[in-house]
Amino acid sequence: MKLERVELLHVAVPLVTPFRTSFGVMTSKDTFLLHVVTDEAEGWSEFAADPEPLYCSEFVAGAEIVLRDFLLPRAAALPRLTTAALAPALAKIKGHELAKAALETAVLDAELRAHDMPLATFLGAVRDRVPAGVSVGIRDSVPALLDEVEGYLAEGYLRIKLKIEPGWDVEPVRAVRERFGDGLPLQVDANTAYNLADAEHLRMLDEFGLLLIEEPLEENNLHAHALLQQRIATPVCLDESLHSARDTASAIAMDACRVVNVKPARVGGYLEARRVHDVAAAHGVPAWCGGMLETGIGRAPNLALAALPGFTLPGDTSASSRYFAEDVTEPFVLRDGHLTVPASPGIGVRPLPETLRRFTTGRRVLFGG
Ligand code: OSB
Ligand code: MG
Repeated sequence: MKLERVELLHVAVPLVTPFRTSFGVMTSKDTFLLHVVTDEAEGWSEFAADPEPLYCSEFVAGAEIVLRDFLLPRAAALPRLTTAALAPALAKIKGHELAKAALETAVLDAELRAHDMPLATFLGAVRDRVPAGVSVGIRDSVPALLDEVEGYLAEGYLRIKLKIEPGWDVEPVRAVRERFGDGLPLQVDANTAYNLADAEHLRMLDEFGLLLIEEPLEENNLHAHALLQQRIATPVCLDESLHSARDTASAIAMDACRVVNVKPARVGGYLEARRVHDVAAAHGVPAWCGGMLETGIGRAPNLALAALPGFTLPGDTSASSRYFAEDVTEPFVLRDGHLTVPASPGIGVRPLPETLRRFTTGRRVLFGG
């Protein structure tokens, strides 16, 4: 393929309820979609991070510059643009995995469409639907949390993840266990909110039989996570600290990570995400597909990935209605606790033109005419 044009569309899609984590509150998904035009086909993707670098170091305005000034010139200089050639061409640019993932995913969408192949087929999916979990934000009160969890369980979600932080951990977990029973698949996510000095406190969560505790300590501190794992029984799962398959291998070898959250954007795209999956599967370490409150454009390829055989736990791949009253694509719907894996070529979905127009707050041509 030859790169002809790349357009960036800023979108702001309101969330149905504010989503609070240990790092902030989100009331709408503010990000950009990338639209890549080649001589053979067109592709779409979604930048996974937010306007502020609170979850990770990347952010919307920074990614735009990185794409325009560093990534797109290298993609355009390739004699033949393929997804496989892209990561090596971008490798000299340090970091910026989420920006790289946005470009790679749009190119992959275009390339697969040119070959009439669905992403799930390309990645090696073994399922046509995937079990859905749901990530529940920090609430002002335990009764409000229990109401929200009850609603999700009534809809059919198969696993609950509670966001936690110091002051909102043992009490909400105990309340959810008491109300919904020991059989409920339950896990927690701290988004780096604790220190190793909190180990004895976090050990109080051991009695609740959680599937895992996600990223309890600071990002990239594998050693501290390994030390914590020696002191708690709940399996430690890493999110923010894993940027590649190599990181994942190191973390597993150090026993810093007994469960892997695979977010394709965080590791630079779907090719590396499959390698992360393969590393986890080779070690017999359970994996699941994370999320970033994506619109349908980001959700669709995550569902394709989540259909790989090593994803043995339900992911944060919830239905569109959990996030948005109106999605930018045809909505993803929960049926029997599962979401259907897109079966059309490429990522399998397109923005709905009229809906996209309403949610678009700005457009910029980053490359070409
Ligand atoms: O840590 O997994 C996380 C959302 C935004 C940023 C980080 C995280 C999350 C979630 C929600 O937990 C995942 C989702 O439902 O998309
Ligand atoms: Mg997380």
